[in-house]
Amino acid sequence: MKYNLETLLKGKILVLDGAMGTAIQKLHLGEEAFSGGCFCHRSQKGNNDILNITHPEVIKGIHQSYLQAGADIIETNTFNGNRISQADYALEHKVYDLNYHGAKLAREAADEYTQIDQAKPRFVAGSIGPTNKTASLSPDVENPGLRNITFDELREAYEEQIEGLVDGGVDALFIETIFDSLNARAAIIAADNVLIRKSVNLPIMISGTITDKSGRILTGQTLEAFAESLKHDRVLSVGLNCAFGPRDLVPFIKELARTQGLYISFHPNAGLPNSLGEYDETPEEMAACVKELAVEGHLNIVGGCCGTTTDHIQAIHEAVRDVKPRKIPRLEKVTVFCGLEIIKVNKENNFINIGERLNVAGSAKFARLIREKKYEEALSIAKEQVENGAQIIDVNFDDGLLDAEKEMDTFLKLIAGEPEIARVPVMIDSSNFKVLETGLKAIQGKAIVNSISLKAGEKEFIEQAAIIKQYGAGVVVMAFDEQGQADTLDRRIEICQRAYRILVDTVKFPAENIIFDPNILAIATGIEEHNNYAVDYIKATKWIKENLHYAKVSGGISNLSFAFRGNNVIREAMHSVFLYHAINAGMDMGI
Ligand code: THG
Repeated sequence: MKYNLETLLKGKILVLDGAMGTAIQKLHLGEEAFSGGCFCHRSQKGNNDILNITHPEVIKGIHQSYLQAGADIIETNTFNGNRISQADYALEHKVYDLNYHGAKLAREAADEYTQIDQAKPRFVAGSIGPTNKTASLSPDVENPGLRNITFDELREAYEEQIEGLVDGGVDALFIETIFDSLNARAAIIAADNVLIRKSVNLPIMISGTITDKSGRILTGQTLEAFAESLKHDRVLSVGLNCAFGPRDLVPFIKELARTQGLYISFHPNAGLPNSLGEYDETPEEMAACVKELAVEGHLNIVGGCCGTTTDHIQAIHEAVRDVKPRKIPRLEKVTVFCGLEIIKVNKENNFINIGERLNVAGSAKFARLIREKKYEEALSIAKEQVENGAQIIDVNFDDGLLDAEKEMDTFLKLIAGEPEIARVPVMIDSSNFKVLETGLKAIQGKAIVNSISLKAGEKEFIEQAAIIKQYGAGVVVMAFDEQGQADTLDRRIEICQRAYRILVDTVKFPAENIIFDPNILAIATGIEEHNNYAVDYIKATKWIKENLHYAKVSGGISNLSFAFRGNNVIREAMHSVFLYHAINAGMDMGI
């Protein structure tokens, strides 16, 4: 019989193993031991992952010791098994092997223990570290838009690592010690790609690390924003690891347990390293802390990170063995987007204002600043938008004179360096899907793509939606199809309903991540057929909110009054009346 991790998690708290790195350190292996005297141009001392090949018995022995101590899940010795980290050792060409052998060793050890006691099946999680580069932060304070790694480089590196782990037989992929959600998203997409290619279905486990007691990850995201950014069908658990000792992480684990509808994992360090680089938290102290959390119902998976030993794992195992696991709470499906912080699209937030001034097609000033590469001034407009109450910012670089892909990438990377701006989610606005995808690769938060439609038919619509779904982003769907733009109530309903069914049924797109834009068109233009546009938009909004469950409604408000350009008093009055009725009908946000 094949045991299933998810089934087991329903019945008990699963114990993870303890530290691999500090266990290896204790063996005081020399250069010779690491390199095994072969194939290396550079010193391999400290390259733990190479031991999977040069000293498999050492690594297997560590796995066995943790299994002996009671671990249900052991992690492969592959934390740095990616070509970005392995470049330090000039070992990029061995990445697949490091992971394949790492997974195989752990598989063998786990299977031996499952054989001994079949009532306690053991699992292997493929350890995937953050790499030693970050996609969201600049390596140079003088040049905030700079990055020393691209999203695609990260994704490719992760695909190579994950190929090896999957071929070696892991039961799950554990993306851990996350300090940048954009790196982790590259890993999730890599995992999704590899699993699709191999027709294998494995769960993904996610674990972040926080750098100080503010409870944010290194790139500045709050914990909720971090968790929201990394939602994906395949993700089974979310948690925290490494960092400081368990005590100080307790409030943050509780926060995740309260807000997340996933299994919760926790594998902290044995305290912070002391002046000698040793970890002081005793097995008893750690087990006591873990037990409290478990008894209060916050834990599903628990183990140790740096400095934890077999004694720690044994103590933790004993502390939680008779404690019931946390039950995943039934949370209401809410629409959430985030930058460094989250925003919920719900009743409490009433109507969400989307800033429109970062649009080269909609602002002569912004267009000029971008054309003249005056990015600092352009950023100050973004800052102003947020200060003045924009809860999401729409960014658009569609202009014949600009390289929209390049400008989107540059500007979003600059925004990432400005916490007052990066706080809010970004709505990536373009009529070119390439530009939209470039935008998705530059944002660590949960963004919104603006927009896609059925204009070019179902095939393209499905392909684009599937890509957006992989990134975990939201999407604006315009009421537009092969026949053109919807301009009556019936056409608006027909197109939105059709798009919704395709997204939800075929693409399995999360319904709460769909935002319809049923076209706010200019009224009072002098053409009789235009006179009912606003009323029909409002009626369509009401219909969407009543019939297309969890989907939201947005629109570009100023379109309404285009016939009155130059007369702001009239325009603002029209917008006020329109919004009064549209918000009553359920309109959630507007640009
Ligand atoms: N739906 C969706 N996305 C959209 C729109 C929409 N994106 C673009 C647009 N419509 C919303 N954005 C703007 C941006 C600027 C203006 C209006 C909408 C605007 N600009 C002034 C003008 O044109 O008079 C100011 C010009 C200037 O300062 O130079 O009104 O409908 N999904």
